[in-house]
Amino acid sequence: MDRELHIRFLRDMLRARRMEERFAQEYTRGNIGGFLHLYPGEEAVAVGVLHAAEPGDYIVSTYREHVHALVRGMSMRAIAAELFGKRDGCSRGMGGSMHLFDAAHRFLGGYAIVGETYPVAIGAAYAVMMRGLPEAVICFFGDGAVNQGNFHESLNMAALWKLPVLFVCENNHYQIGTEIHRHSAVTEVYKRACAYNIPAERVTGMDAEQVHTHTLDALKRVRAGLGPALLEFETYRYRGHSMSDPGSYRPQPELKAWEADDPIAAELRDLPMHYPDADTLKAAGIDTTEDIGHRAIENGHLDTHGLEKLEAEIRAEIEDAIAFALASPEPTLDEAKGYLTAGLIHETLI
Ligand SMILES: Cc1ncc(C[n+]2csc(CCOP(=O)(O)OP(=O)(O)O)c2C)c(N)n1
Ligand SMILES: [Mg+2]
Repeated sequence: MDRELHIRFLRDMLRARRMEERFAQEYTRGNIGGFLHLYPGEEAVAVGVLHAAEPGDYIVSTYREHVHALVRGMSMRAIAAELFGKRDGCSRGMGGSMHLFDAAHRFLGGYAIVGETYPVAIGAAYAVMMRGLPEAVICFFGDGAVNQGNFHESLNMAALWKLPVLFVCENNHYQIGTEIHRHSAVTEVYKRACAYNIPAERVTGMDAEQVHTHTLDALKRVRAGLGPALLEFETYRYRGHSMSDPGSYRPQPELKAWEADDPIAAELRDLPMHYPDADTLKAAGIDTTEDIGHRAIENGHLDTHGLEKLEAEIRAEIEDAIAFALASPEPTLDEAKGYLTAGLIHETLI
């Protein structure tokens, strides 16, 4: 993989992790209300998938969507202001954490209802097909969303009409506190796609490069008009389901094992900013081969100075976004009322 892509993966995963760490802080300060579902541990999925997408593609996401929106290109300012419920948020402060939306980046939203993403994706894909454009729709969903009836209805329609949809399952093995084997008779999500003749595979979601490669392949098929594809990425969220969930139902050894597989490398994040060379890292017992951050360093793609610079840039971007969100005005009640209807209600009713 080329150097530039390596650095973009690392940069976006670090931006995502740091941004959400900061959102967690702001939540405890009371600046963010409602639910807040964070994504640490799953970054390689968003990064690998979305760097394989073209600007003309459409993205449909869940309530755990901050990182999808960020990697897709939405400004951190617009995301932060939306979470703060402010007027300069991407949804004018009316949606909050679960309802990020950005038409310019074809980001068709976060959706709070489990399984809500499928019909939205199918509709968008139908429109793409009718226009005969080489665009694809990427539909994210969790492992807990595959027992919704509309999962099957949507896969059937997508296959029948050869719709250009890539279904992306983020299998983090839990639906809130319920582990997948307690809610699904078939725990390998990709196997369900064969019922609709949809090609599908299961891939690790802890390695952005692998996620990227498999997504590129799947999108090739989708863009060629051959119909939908499904990818299941196995991943893990390091925090609880949302800010109100300590996640204590998970065995510590399980958490530790997945943390050791951190796509950005906890070591990279937590070590002091001055990094020793690869040999010293190895002598300190730090696995430098499996994660993209260290791989980048080992390959000489990113030296110590480069990493410091990257971290500093990310810190500055986050501080700017938080200051922007704090300074943005609250929406007024009249503005809120204005979004309840399209303004045509009287004409329509009379
Ligand atoms: C139709 C519906 N039922 C229940 C809920 C409550 N709920 C919110 S998130 C969630 C778990 C979904 O788990 P999963 O799809 O695996 O996504 P993850 O949170 O793990 O990313 C549930 C049951 C909901 N939002 N919508
Ligand atoms: Mg899940």
